This record gives sequence, structure tokens and C-alpha cells, in this order.
Amino acid sequence: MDRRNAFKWIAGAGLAALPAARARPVPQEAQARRGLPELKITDVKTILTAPPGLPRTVIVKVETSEPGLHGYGCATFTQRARAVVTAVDEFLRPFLKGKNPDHIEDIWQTMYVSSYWRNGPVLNNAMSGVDQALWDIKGKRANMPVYALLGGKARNGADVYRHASGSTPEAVEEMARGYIAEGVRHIRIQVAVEGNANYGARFAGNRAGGFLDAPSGGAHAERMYEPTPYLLSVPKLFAHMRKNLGERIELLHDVHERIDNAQAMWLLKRVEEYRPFFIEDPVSPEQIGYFRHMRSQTTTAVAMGELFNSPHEFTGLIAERLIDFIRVHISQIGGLTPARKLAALAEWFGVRTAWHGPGDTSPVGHLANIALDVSCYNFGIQEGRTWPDSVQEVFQGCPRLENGFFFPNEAPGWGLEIDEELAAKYDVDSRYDEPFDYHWGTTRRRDGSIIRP
Ligand code: GCO
Ligand code: MG
Repeated sequence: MDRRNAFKWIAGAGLAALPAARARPVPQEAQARRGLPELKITDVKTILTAPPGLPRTVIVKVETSEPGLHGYGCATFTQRARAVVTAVDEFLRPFLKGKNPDHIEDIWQTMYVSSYWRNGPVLNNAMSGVDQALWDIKGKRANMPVYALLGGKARNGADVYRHASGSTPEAVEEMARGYIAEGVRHIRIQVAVEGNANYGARFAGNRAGGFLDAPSGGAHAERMYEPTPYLLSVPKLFAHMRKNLGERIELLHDVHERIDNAQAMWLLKRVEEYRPFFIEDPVSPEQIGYFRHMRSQTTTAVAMGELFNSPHEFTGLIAERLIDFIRVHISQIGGLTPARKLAALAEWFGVRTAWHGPGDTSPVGHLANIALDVSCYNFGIQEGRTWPDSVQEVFQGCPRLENGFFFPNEAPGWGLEIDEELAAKYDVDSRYDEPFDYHWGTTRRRDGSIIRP
């Protein structure tokens, strides 16, 4: 057989073999063999609530064909909560009804590409709500907490950092000492600057950020921010805290991307001597190309990523080892399914996790953070908080914070139940005078130009 004929023969044989191979169906996972009934998703609902202590909060509830078996997931994109509700109620609900909730990976992949355009915050949060609810269901079905499904505990609890802020370094110190007395070992420090609406601390009417006050309104009117006074205040704050708290406490700081690249570099170098645990979001996501330069200039550890939506934003930073902590907001990237992959990717490159855990992450979202914290070897730190009774009555099973550690619930799934009637009583309209949080992007420089964000 010459070469051309041999090729024809191989190609022919291949073609002949194909129809038979195609005709054989790939066997579906046989649930029955494991003694489990085949499940169906019967409904997908949203719970939009704002009990005092939480901003506009969106939870997805997935119900199944097994009576009483349901799951909850965090879909809280508080600034645009109602857009997420619409995406879940009007798109995902009909899309998912009848699907088998056991196939979490397949459902995630299907949701991910089903709009063709992807990686936006609204759809990602909607997907997260469903995804986390499916993990909750899976855990209940397996009679295990979610962390156990992820491989079990690699540590007993997750070290937490708390926020200390104030109008002077002394006030920040006092607040920090309160947390230290409770056993906390990691403190994020933010100090206000008079006349400057910088992030994380207030000074006599100068507010920063968006959702914190409710009802919103007039208080947002004037917010002026200049980078230089802020910049100069940070090393002084670190110096004060190190001098007074010593070396046993870890200190963190969030820049919140309000400065330019050169200022960020100056700051990272200037605070090196105080050994920050990390400096967060030194530049905006638009400037991720700058991390290579920062890396070559400073030993200060950098955390980045709460604003990331897409793998295109973080895979390069991790693979090039340009950041120390990945600080993604789990619902913002689409839920637990992509987050556990991100954690695994980061592990191989020595990047540690510091999942975003602010006030606008629901207790369900915090439980998802903690499930990863305790089960992933490359855990770094968890942003933590506690919840007032008004929240704990709605979200029964909020994570326990003790001695500076967050602990997962031991009950199956997330180990959390929601009082839906009570949730409905804390309706968003009665707490807020506007349907959305419009107050990000309202901080301006002296000359009137907008500050990011
Ligand atoms: C942090 C944050 C948050 C965000 C908030 C935006 O905790 O590190 O930067 O407080 O500002 O989540 O909605
Ligand atoms: Mg932050």
C-alpha cells in the first residue's frame, strides 16, 4: 500500500467506525444504583431582604422534587440587587426548572455560556445564587457540611481580620484593642483625614462608599477626596499602630484603588518597614498591568481582586505570581464552583486566599467563604464580621466567630435556614428611599473629577 492509499484506508476505517460509536449513548450517572432518587429542580426563587445590619441582600432558593429539600445561595450584588432578582426570576428560573440539581458542574457550565456574553456582575451573581444553593442541596443529600464535600478540614477554623477605623490613629488603636481583647490577631486599619472622604473611616460628615447608611439621601451630597492627604496619613497610621501594639498583631490596610500607580508604588515601599500583612487594592482593576512593576520594587504583600468578575482578570496575576492574596468576591465570579477552582490554581503558584467578606456578603456567602477557608491548604485570611440579632433571626445559622476564628456549621449543606416570612418583613423599599444604591462613583476630587470608585 503506498502512503496515499494507506491514508485513505485509515480515513475510511475511521469513518466507518464513527456511526457505531456515535450511536452508543454515554450512560447517565445511575443515581438509582446508589439508592438515591433522581431529583429535579422544581422552583428557583429570590429572597430580597434588608434586615437592620444588612444592606439590600439577594438570596436564591432552589427547591427540588424531594419535599423539604432545598438550598440557599448568595447572589448579593447590593448596588444592583433588583437587576440580579430579574435575572434569576425571569431567566434562570424557567431555564433551570426540571434540571437535575445533582449535576452542579454541568449546570454551572450551561448557565455560564447560555447568554453567550458572560462574566458580568449581574449574571455572575445570579449564577452564584443557584450554584451555592446546589452545593447546599448536595450537602444535605450527602448528610455532610459543604466543607466535607470539598475534601474536609485542612484547618479547624479560619483566621479572621476585623476592621478598626476612626478619626485619629488613637481612635483606631482603641477600636483595635477592643478586637484584640476578643482574641482577634489581624486588624485592618483605616484612618479618616479631615476634609477628605477617604474609604473606610469617617470624619465629621465626610462619608465614603455607598450602601452603609440607610435610608440614604442627603448625607451623600458632599464628598471630596484628594489622594495626597490620604497617602501621607497611611504610613503615620502604621507607625502609630506598630509602636503601640507591637509586633504580635498583623496589620492590614485597604487602599480601595483611589490613587494612581506612582502613588501606589510610593505607599507600598513606604510602609514596608511596618510589615503589613497585606495592602489591598493598591490600584484599580484597569491597572492590573502595573502589578509587574510593583512586584519588582517592593516586598510589601499585595491583595487584589474584590472587583474581579472574570478569569481573564486573575489567572495571569496568579500564574505570574504578581500578587500574594487573591481577594475575590465569590458571588461576583459566579459562586463556589469557580471559586474552588481559583483556589486550586492559586495553590500551585503560592498565592493565598483572602475571600472578600464585607457587609454586603450575606451570611450564606460567608458560609461559602468559610467552607473554602477550612478546606483549602492555601488559605490566607478571612475578612470577618458578626451579625446583630435582626440578621440572625432571619438567617438562622450565621457563622460563629470566636477567638479570632470563623467556624463552619457542622449541619449538612451550609447548615443555615432562612425565615422567609421575617425576611419579607424587612423589605427593601421600607428601608431605602431608592430602588438601587446610586452612591458609588459620587466621590470627587477638588477639581470636580470623579474618583474611582
Ligand atoms: C472590603 C471592601 C468593601 C467594599 C464593598 C462594596 O471590605 O474590602 O472594599 O467594603 O467597599 O463590598 O460594596
Ligand atoms: Mg476592599
